[in-house]
Amino acid sequence: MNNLITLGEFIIKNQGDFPYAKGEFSSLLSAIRLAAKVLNSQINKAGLVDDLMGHIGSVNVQGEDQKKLDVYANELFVKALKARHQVCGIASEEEEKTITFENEEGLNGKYIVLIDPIDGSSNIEVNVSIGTVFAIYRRISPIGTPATKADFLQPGRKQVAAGYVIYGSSTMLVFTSGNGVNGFTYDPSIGVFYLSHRNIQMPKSGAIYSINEGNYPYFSHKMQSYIEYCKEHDPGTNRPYSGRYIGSMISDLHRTFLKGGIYMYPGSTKAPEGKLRLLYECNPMAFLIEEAGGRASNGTMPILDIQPTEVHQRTPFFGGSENMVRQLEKSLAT
Ligand code: P6P
Repeated sequence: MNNLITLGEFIIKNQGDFPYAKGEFSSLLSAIRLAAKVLNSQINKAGLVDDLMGHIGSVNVQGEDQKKLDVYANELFVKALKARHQVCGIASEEEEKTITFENEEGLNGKYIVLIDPIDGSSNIEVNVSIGTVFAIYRRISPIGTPATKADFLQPGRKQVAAGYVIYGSSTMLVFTSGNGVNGFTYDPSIGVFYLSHRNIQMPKSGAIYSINEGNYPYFSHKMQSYIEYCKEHDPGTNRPYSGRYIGSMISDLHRTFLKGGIYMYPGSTKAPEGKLRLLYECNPMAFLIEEAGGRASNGTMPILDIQPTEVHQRTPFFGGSENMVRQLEKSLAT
């Protein structure tokens, strides 16, 4: 077990490594930490607190039923980030339009945050792990002016930090600021995140494939062939792989960080661009995956090199062990 280093101590100790630190960035990360603690306490009793589990009868920009916890989580992160006066704008899965803070502190904020407050919220009802995903960029528009569309539509390669919180059997915050990936496990008895997974390195190869095979009839023939490849008997290449699909991207990818493998959400005839959103799901996860030595692709190019055109745009996503993602790319290219 790592000697007991808290997330707060880690941020202070390493803030020299953080881009544009000067304490602003550290304050931004602390806001996310605080919101995660508050949300964790609500999620852990969501089954008991009726007014958090239910649907609210509205749908988000994705056309998905909004649950009360989705809306609660969104409001919580927006408030926590706004209060630190470091952020000039936020884009959220739960908000059709971007939020720009136009008071004095907001106009002078140096950062943009893109967030999916709760990914996989439909899993709450069946007690499957869910998570928060966030990406942090430095604004490109002049300080003192309102955030612009260009601030939000930067390619993933420009992220200064990214992370996720997984609310599961234990709650963890995993993040990178471009100097490797570190995981912090939450001790709810004293409300502290402790460093538990220092410098996470994703295995270069693995023996797990993760995809919703229910969509098999709608995949391209090349995608179908790759799935058959995963199931072929070939002990020399650890096949057939094990199939694991939790239906919660953060849970499937968290397992992939620790055990290796490949998580896939391809395009299909039903959804040509797949289901996952580029800005606040795929880009932050791709930054983390590359920082941990893995690879994240849309099937033909690295996710982080995609130039976004819309805040809520989707992309096919293949992320995990480098050798497996490269094998997948080769399969799709032949
Ligand atoms: P499907 C959750 O809604 C999510 O965005 C990801 O967390 C998850 O991996 C995926 O959708 C599951 O989608 O179509 O397989 O049910």
